Amino acid sequence: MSLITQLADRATGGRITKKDFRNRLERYQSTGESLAGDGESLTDAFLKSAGLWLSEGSRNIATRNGRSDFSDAEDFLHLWQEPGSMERTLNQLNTDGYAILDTKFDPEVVQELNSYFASAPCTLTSDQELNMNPEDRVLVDLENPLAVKYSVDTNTVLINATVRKMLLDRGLLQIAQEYLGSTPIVDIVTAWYSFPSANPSHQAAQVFHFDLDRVRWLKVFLLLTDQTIETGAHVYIPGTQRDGGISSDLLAKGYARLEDPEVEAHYPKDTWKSMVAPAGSILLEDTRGLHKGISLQRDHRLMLQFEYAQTLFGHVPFLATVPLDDYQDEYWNAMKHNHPEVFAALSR
Ligand SMILES: O=C(O)CCC(=O)C(=O)O
Ligand SMILES: [Fe+2]
Repeated sequence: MSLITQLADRATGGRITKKDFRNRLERYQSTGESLAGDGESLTDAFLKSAGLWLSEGSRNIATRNGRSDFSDAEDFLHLWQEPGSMERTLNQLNTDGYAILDTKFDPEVVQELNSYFASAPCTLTSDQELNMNPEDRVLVDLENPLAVKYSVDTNTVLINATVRKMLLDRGLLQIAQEYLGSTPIVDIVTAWYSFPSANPSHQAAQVFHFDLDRVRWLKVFLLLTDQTIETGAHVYIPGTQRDGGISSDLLAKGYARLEDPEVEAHYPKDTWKSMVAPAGSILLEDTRGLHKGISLQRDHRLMLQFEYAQTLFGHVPFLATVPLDDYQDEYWNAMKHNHPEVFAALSR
């Protein structure tokens, strides 16, 4: 095959067949064994089928794995107190791919986490070369940032007991389970600062893209600063999470960052949803759909984010690769004991 054919082939999902993908997924689900190429097969299967094979895989996993009863989990965030609110949110997630929740978390929690993260060690992300070792940790300087993005060290995020409570919140576990169809697995726990930049940062996800983390997953964005168009509101294109939701022209570019004009050619700007919302807001999103953060014009933005996945098939979860303390609190230990599957990437 010529190089051009190979490149074109690769961009549209290589030579993977539906059967290859199914076999890989079934092997992982029945044995727990990962093989080289599993992560690429996920990307290829998505590009080749516009999502359909992943959705089918997800339904098979749901049938096999079943659900958990989270009635022992603490209702820290009080998300679904209003009758019918969880069903409405689930419908919106299925239709649009996102939901901004009516319930916000307390200003005291916003305050507590802002103070906590202000003195947390971070790693830097920039589109420019940084004069630093990627492993180096620095504290954030809100007035004189060195980079467009500061990611808080993962163990430091989890050392905070309030973060751990939010991660294991009953309402979040329940909606994740409803959306995924089976027991959710904690796959990402992260917090980061964003700062103004002259151009949208590719590295900091400020250019349209879709995530291809897993077979199926739900991201939770917990806003720790007010988000306006000037301070980095997140943007989502409703409906693009569905099978066939991303146009084949865009998928033909492969797993790539997409510039606004090419996205606008398929999805008029007035259909883009900007998540302008105050600190304390919670945004649920299936980031299989097209999304980005807007680059900031002023101030800073602080975000806490969780991802719940249906299966860890694919790449090794980042959480499983970083040193984590043995967090000791009664609630964490009880949940770990009662719901070991949820902790698959966290247990050491
Ligand atoms: O910062 C943002 O709003 C975008 C983040 C993003 O792309 C992601 O978390 O998948
Ligand atoms: Fe993303």
